Amino acid sequence: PSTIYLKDYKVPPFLIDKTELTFDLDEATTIVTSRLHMRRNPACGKSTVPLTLDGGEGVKLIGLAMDDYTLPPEEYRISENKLIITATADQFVLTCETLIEPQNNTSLEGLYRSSSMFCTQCEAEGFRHITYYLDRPDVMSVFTTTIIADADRYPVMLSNGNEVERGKTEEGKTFVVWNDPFPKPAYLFALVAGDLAVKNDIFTTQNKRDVKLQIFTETHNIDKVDYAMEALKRSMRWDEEAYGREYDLDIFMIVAVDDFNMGAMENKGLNIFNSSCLLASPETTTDDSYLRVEAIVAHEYFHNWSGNRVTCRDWFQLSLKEGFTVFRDQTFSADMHSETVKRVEDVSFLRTAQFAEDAGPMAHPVRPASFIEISNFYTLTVYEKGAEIVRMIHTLLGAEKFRAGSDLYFERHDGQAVTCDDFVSAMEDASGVDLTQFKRWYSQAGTPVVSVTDEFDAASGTYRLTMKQETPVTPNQPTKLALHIPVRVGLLDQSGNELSATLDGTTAEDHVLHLTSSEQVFEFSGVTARPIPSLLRGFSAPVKLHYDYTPANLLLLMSSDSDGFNRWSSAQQLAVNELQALIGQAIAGETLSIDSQLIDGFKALIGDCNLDPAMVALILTLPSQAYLSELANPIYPAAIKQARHYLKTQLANALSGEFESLYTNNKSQGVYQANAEDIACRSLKNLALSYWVETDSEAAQQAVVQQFEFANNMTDQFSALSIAVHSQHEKAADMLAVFYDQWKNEPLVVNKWLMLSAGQESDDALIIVKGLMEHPAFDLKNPNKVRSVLGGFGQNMAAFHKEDGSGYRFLADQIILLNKRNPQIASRLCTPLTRWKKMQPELSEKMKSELERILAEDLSKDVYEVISKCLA
Ligand code: HT7
Ligand code: ZN
Repeated sequence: PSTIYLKDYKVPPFLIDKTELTFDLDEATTIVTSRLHMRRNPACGKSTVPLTLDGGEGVKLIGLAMDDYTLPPEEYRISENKLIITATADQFVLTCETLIEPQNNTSLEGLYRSSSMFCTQCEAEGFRHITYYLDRPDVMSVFTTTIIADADRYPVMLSNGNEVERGKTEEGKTFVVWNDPFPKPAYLFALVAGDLAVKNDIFTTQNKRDVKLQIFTETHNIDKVDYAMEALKRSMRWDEEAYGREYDLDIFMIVAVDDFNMGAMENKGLNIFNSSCLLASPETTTDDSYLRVEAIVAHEYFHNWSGNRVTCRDWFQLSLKEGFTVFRDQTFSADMHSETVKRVEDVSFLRTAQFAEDAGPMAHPVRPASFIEISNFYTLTVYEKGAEIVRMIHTLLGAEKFRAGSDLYFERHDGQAVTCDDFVSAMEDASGVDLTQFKRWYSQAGTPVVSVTDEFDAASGTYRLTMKQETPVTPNQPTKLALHIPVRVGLLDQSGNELSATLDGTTAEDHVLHLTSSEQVFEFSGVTARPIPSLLRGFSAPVKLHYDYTPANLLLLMSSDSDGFNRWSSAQQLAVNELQALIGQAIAGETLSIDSQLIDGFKALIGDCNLDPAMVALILTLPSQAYLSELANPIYPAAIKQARHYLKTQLANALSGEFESLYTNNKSQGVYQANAEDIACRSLKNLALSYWVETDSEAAQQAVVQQFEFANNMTDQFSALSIAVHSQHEKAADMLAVFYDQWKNEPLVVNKWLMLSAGQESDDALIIVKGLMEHPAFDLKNPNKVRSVLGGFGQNMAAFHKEDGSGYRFLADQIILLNKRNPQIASRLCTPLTRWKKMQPELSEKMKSELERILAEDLSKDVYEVISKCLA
């Protein structure tokens, strides 16, 4: 497979002003007729290059005409899925008829069937699986779409924009015509046809225009869309208030489908959602999933401006829309709930998963320089690190200038396909801030390490921070340049009070330091006593920070820092230090033992009635095995598991009374609400239960069963079940069986059951997982089911990393099985194996041989790219 480079970008030689599509939908074959109003791109001057249209496997050309002239086979050719027409006029209408078989489309790219409906997924390059086209984001066209189908089976027929006509064909089928007045690239095209139920609502915009809102689902799910509808209205209002962005069409539709490769898709006026990211009810949906529904509804809606009205020039610029939109959805969720909790969750995810990606063989810049398969670059780096870049711009400019920058960006580029540089230029032009050096964040991969030392001179009242930055080498980037890193810093006195200090003539309690060189000194004056620095407040940059804090410093920051994020971060650091010592003991085969500081800190925290329950729950949550693996080199999975389990048990025993009280005091159950306060209480209660059950208290064991049986919401019921499974409760197997029986008709709940079952730490884990794949609830065609079982198995440290390599072999078998059926899903399943170089030697070798076994197969571009880069 060939590599595509950013440096080779050229403007398109042809443009398509209008795209007229007709879909004759049928179970056996679907005929697609396109009429493309094309002209040579004036930006290319006088050119004679042939017209090359993108197509895909499974697209059969059955007719081709230019204006009214039917092209004979000698006047065009098809090579490597491209349709090449040598002689063209400067302006013409190309009519193209293709035959496709959506019912046999297992890749879920292009037009496919999910349950009884037809639906599409065109980002990034799915449209070419429907018909021949200039399938690139800088070719923007006005689409008119006619859908023809049997109205009995497909009473709902949707596409982008507004419905403009409806009627009957001569054969008695129904046709519906949609027109989208906003020019768009083909990746934003969508079509849905099915027998669907609808929930209607209305949103009145700031300019008093009524927008019709519709959410479509299969009939049995329509009672689960109320939360998404409310979230949509909150998102629409928020985008008006926070960014001045008003919705532009008269109708906004969302459709839920069961088979979907990702979370959702922002097609213009017709978002398509994975049902797991849209449907919610208290009985079937956990708090986490409620928050996810709200965030994804918002994310897709926000794309209407950051992605659709202003789109990407090419796929290397993907973070232009994704990084910015993730930043926007993160800020929205923070505004709807708690800013600190949201920041902790986002950073925790970034530090665990994106940092691991940035340190692995697939590490790439936020704006990649090359790719083989673009689907592989919908990554945590492009999304989450991309959002951190936008957040840093916000920090550097301040809220007001950032808003001016975003206004300018939307105004300047409305209706255009642009680059990350254009985004930064708008920010610079509106603010007067020079971001030249800052832009290196887009092109340089790897997580920078910032090391800090300090000196205090009591006589002059001077406090000096010395900061060094270094970015590790990543694939194809042997040398790294210094980045512009905003480091937000505060100073605390030894009693935990905030100190005001002067830096560069500004006196404040909180300063943003501009670290721009590989080594730099920042000198504060007016400091009366040796301070404890609170560094990288709010996680002001996506870096690894090293400073030699004493345990006493960390405890003080944990209890007193005015920055909520750093209170959590200090507690995490304290626990990480403890866990790393325990991991060392476990590797050396020593008896495990811990210091008492963490216990004392947790005790004080639980006793502090002034604290927000959400904060307490976050601080009491130990670093995950995945985060400890990211920090380790090499990774000893068994030692990590043993150490974490040991620490949790020690804390549970030392603070059993505290955990019991925390559980009991937060137990009361009112009517379920997914608001910040109730979510915090439930998370604290369930965390306390997970500790308490690690003691040998009979009452705790009973509490788990009671909660499982009598919970009035899925959060509590599923928490009790997870706690039972992970603590190897004697009733765990029975509870799993009861749970399945209770929820076997709710696929989204069954998916949670599949994941938990696959994550069971048992000697028979692999047998259990193989059994799950044969279970009637499993379906290899459904990405959610695959993700549940194989994702759950990947998190099962003991089973996946079993010394005999059986876990790796099993995963490799599944990758090979899915490679041709669904390349995108197969490629994502490779992620755990990409960590092979960091594993302890015996495991590393076994992973490597599985990677080599996969590489010997006839691979899709998607899987080939990941595996070959992994072994390079
Ligand atoms: N922009 C959407 C991307 C997406 C996607 C990409 C590749 C394959 C399937 C996909 N489904 C959706 C999602 C988003 O970021 O909003
Ligand atoms: Zn997105």
